[in-house]
Amino acid sequence: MTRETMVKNETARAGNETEELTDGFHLVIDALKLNGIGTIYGVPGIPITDLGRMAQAAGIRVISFRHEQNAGNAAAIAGFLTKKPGICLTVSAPGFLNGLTALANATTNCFPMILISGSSEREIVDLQQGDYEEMDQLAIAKPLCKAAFRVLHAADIGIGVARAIRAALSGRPGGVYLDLPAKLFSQVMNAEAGRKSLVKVIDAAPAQIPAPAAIRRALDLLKSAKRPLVILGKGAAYAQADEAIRAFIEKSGIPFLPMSMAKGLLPDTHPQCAGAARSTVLKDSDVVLLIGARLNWLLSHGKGKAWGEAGTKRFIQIDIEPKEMDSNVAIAAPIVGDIGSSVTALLEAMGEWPAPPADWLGAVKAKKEENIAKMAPKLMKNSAPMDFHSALGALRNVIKERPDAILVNEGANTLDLARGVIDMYQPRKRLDVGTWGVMGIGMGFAIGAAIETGKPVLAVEGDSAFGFSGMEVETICRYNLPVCVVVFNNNGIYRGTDVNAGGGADPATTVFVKGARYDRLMEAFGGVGIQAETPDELKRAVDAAMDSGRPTLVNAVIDPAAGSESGRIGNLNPQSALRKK
Ligand code: ADP
Ligand code: TPW
Ligand code: MG
Repeated sequence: MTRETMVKNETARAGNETEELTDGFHLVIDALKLNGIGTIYGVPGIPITDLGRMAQAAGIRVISFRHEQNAGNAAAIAGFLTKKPGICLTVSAPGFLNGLTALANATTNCFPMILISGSSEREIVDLQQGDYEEMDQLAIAKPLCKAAFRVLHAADIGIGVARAIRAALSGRPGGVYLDLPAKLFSQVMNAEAGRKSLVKVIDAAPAQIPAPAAIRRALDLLKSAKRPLVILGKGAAYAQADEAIRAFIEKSGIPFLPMSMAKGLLPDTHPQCAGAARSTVLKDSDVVLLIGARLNWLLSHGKGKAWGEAGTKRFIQIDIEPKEMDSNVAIAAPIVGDIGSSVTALLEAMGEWPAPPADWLGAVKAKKEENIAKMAPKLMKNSAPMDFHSALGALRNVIKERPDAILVNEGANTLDLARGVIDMYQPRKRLDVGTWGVMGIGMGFAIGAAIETGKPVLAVEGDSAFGFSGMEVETICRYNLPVCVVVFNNNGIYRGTDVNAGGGADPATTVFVKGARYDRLMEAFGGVGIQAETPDELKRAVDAAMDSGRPTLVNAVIDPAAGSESGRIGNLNPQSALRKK
């Protein structure tokens, strides 16, 4: 324990004895360290400036951002990548609210994260007397996260931190809010009593063993399938049960479809990968095993046209959250358990396993080959200006040559097309907008991933998407992180060609300054900025950045007319429903 607070306490005791004291600041730091937390992401200010300083002095890595939302996103992705809660530290009211978007997003995506925020004087806040940055933060955070706690006494810090960690990690992971009022930090107590008050969390994410009957039921159904399919979701990536999942898939011989952030769990080039035959396998499969994937909008809720004839599909679902079952359609064989234990149990109970019917495997293979052949020429065009496919063709090769690099991806066309074009080869290497399709995760995820893994990061960003977190290029330069940002600059949201329907002088709502030079933003802070107009130039620039590890931003000039409205989800626009009427 670091102790700068050896003070004489002559009034309390007779004689000149010294009592070793500790305070709220140090107890928070010691509680985090005791639980193996080595990094904090945040923005300093009253009342947590000194907490950041002291944490740094105590050997915790403290990464300071330019905006709390980005710090929060870094913490969230740290949680996803490491299975330890990522910590975000913010100041009261406005800083807290800036971080809250990331906390809510982490909860939605089942990423473990703890938002620790300083707050104002309880007595003044509760009487609404107008304190500095007054806000009832606990009440506001509560509906947006898994759990929310406030600590009022230094002696409770150990328990508060332990509860936050356990809440974030156990069961379905998620975001937790920890409210620390300013007064707490300066409270002092006896150092030995302080040490004893700390709690090291034992078995924070207990294995949840599935019931043998549930495993049997699932295997019977799967074995009876004529056209089986496995869907892997980001819960499967989070679980870090990579070997068991691979063994199960390969032993079963069943085609698998990875959700976006589950790509690479098995390589996209694996013979059983059905990514390139997505529509076909969703529509024509008869039994579908979901592993850590929810039947939400991203899977058309498990029903409707995308899923073929109504009532013909039967589902098996592995999830740690019992309430997930039957949330959208009936689950014929629910397996409630953690993915590692559940997949291992399936594997052990499989016995001799017959290969899926050859006509099904043949149909999937044929569709896959047809789609891959259709795509190939689009990826090889060396045009200027580039379109999405020709630019992505170049980046696809960058990742192929560096399968351990991390890909961060956001935008509309830039996201939807990259997801299909860029093959992933290793687990947890693709990080993107997740369940909400939120813009703004880019630089936070890139920084969090670089800090946590030390691997080179390639962030492929729509020009709009990049703008939400773009100021963090300074953070990337300041910490000299191996991040290469590629901005797909098509002069706007979806396209850069819209005109103001009212004919006025204002630009249309979806377009930006034409020919903007995002590369110069990176140069402003000492990083490398490059403009790329052809796929060859793009490939050269990104190769150099990934090999050197220097902070780089490549402004990739994309044909402003190349994109489509909302990328691949234009059908969700209310206007598109109106047009059909
Ligand atoms: P995707 O967007 O990739 O389809 P989702 O975020 O919708 O994935 O689903 C992830 C699911 O994984 C959640 O329902 C969550 O409860 C579950 N999950 C997360 N971690 C585990 C785990 N270790 N074991 C079992 N289920 C998990
Ligand atoms: C927090 C709505 C979805 S996609 C997008 C916006 C604003 C940007 C698309 O333009 P971009 O990509 O990035 O240039 P491209 O390649 O198609 O040109 N606010 C939040 N989240 C979302 N999803 C939006 C707005 C949106
Ligand atoms: Mg754009």
